[in-house]
Amino acid sequence: MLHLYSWPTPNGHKLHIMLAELEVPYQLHPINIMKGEQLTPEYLKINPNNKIPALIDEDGPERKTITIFESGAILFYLAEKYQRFFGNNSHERYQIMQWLMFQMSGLGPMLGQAHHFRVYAPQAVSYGIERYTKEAKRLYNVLDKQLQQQPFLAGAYSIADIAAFPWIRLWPKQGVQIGDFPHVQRWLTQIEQRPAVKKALDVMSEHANQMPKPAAWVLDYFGTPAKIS
Ligand SMILES: N[C@@H](CCC(=O)N[C@@H](CS)C(=O)NCC(=O)O)C(=O)O
Repeated sequence: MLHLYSWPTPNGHKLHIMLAELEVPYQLHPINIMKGEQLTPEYLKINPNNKIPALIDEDGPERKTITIFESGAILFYLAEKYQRFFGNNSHERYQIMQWLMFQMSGLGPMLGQAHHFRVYAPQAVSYGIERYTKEAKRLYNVLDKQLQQQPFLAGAYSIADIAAFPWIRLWPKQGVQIGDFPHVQRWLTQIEQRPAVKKALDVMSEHANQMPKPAAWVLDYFGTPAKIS
């Protein structure tokens, strides 16, 4: 049995999407990061970095239980285990790994900072807002150029797209206009329409009201309400 420790955030949704795409059963263990459940001694044994997601597979390699944290590593593990969304040969796999690493090291952390400074920071810090909005736009340009040439980030739909999508769907928090990036917009719409993705985005939606609320200054600072989903 697979056990997923997760919460309905972009990094959690990567795995909700992957498991819905794979159509494999799993036991979901909600870890309420708003209540600090990621900091309990029991959870720290699973992920010493006190973050979601984490996976335990009781039927891991050599039939032994395996525990994995870091969403990119978990996507990679599941793609290898089930031989899906991971290309057909080494050339395709290195392309997929390249874009997966781009998401893990660049897109996720930088867009996370854009969310923080634009929406959640207790005060408006213009240096942070400008720095991460500029970086978000730069990253969207990189994606747009790639998606002009390929239907998906590494050719066919893969774990690289599954990793990037839950972040890009939150573009209103990042100071970008999706219409300025038409190839990203086309890609986003295509992925949103996948039945597994629709199903996955509903996982733990009942906890949406426990997610952080935009800081009070956001409306004044930006003049128009940030469209928060
Ligand atoms: N690089 C990690 C990042 C995970 C991450 O930042 N998770 C957030 C939710 S999206 C979290 O658990 N935050 C709780 C905390 O930082 O205490 C991954 O991709 O798995």
